[in-house]
Amino acid sequence: MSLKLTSTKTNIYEILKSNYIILYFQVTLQTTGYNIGVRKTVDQKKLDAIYKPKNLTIATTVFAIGKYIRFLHDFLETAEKHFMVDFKVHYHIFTDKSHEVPSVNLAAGRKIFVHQVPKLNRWQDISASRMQMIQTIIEEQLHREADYIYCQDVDAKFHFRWGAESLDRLVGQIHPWYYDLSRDQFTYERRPESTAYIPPGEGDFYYIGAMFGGTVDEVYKLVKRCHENLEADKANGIEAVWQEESHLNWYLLYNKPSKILSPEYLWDDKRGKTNVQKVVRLSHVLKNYAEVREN
Ligand code: 2GW
Ligand code: MN
Repeated sequence: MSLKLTSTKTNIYEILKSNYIILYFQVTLQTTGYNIGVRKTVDQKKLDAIYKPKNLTIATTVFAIGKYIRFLHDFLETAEKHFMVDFKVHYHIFTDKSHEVPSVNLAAGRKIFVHQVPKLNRWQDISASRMQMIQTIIEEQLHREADYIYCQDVDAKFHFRWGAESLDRLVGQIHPWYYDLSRDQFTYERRPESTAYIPPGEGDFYYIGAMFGGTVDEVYKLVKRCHENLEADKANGIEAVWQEESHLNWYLLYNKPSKILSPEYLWDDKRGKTNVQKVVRLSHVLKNYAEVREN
């Protein structure tokens, strides 16, 4: 089955409903347009046989600033159970509270790197500054030490296997609240003054800012461009409606991802039990916004 993304509705929901074991959408750019070939299953043994001998290092970046340090323990502990098990994983933790990083037993070949960063006052700045910090860490360290990099929110827990099938050149994550909405309902930045502007009628999916990844080179291009665009907007006195998530959506519209993960790779506990897909691999936890966000 393939779906042309020139239709007015992405129809992802229909596809998810009819093929509830979909893991991801493999995307190919074809001369006829942008198509998604839907893969229903993954042959795990075949994939392992391809990826294991490559001796890959997967870096993951996670920010735990201020009160968000409380989410780190469960994120790390569940990642050890489910995230890229048997691969070398380097957790890059950005925090203003280095001494509060929990100690978690790591499997062989897996490491934690802690990066001390200042605490910014506005939450919009904390969220958006991730692009710049990821850019810097790639320049200083990761371009030598990792093959792939996945950038994730900390307020989430793994519940089920999240494996090599997620690896690809440039990977976007469908937002768990938007897969069943039509393009005109996506909360893209709609003001032409912003560099994140997406005109009405355009757009493939609504991607979540809480998860994106790919090869280090591709993610570097992404974060660099988003950081530049965030800076350009700041100089013009405008802030995109969903900060770096708006810029990410702009980037992935004009630089097509090679793989798009279905919402089972990032669900939201607030949405409750899903009848759309069989498993939930990673899910945003419930949080008391007023409490964690107060300074
Ligand atoms: C503080 C006050 C308000 C909001 C966030 C924060 C905050 C965020 C913080 O005090 N400390 C901190 O480390 N963060 C990091 O930013 C942390 O890694 C967190 O997971 C991430 C995003 O903030 P979060 O989880 O509160 O955002 P969500 O899950 O409600 O929202 C989505 O939309 C955001 C738009 O700015 C981002 O794109 C995010 O990635 C999305 O999941
Ligand atoms: Mn979050």
